[in-house]
Amino acid sequence: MKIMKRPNILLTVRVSVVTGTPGVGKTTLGKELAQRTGLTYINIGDLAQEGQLFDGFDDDYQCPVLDEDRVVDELEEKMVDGGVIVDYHGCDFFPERWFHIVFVLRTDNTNLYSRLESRGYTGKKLQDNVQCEIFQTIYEEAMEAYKEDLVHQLPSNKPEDLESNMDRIVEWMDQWIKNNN
Ligand code: DAT
Repeated sequence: MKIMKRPNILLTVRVSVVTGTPGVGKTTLGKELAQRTGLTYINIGDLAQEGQLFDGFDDDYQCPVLDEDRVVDELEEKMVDGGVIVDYHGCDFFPERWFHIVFVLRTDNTNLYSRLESRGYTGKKLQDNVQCEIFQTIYEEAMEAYKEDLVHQLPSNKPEDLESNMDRIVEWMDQWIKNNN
């Protein structure tokens, strides 16, 4: 039986790399998308936690530092067959060949501020994350790391955005499957 080829999708954000989970809605979108499409959702933070894939501790942000090489080694086998949604607030250390599309989620600063505050972020961690959104850090990282036409920004401010993002990704995916099988 011929196995259907499916795409790998990267969900990332426009905010900071080192400060932990930044609250733009990747997890929410990634999990719902996995449920709707049957793709496998992988949260890099959880994967690193489970395998203790860390390399030191960041005193400024009070969080462990990801061991990127070990994360890539751990994921390699999962990525070859396709059908994986990867969720992480950074993207330039993943091999470019892994992904068929990259979605960069965007949240307005006021929304992001209150989401992070209600998550218990304060001081430098809160300020830095919101500032990185203003500077478009991750969007620029994604545009440098991947072919520009693979990188798409999606608004993630209100519940209706979640629905329209899902519809858009599913539509893209159906087309990808048709073109590649
Ligand atoms: P992340 O995985 O990027 O850290 P999350 O999925 O945990 O973000 O979402 C952070 C919070 O924002 C959470 O309380 C759910 C809420 N949220 C997610 N997507 C949203 C949307 N499109 N509209 C409103 N709230 C949203």
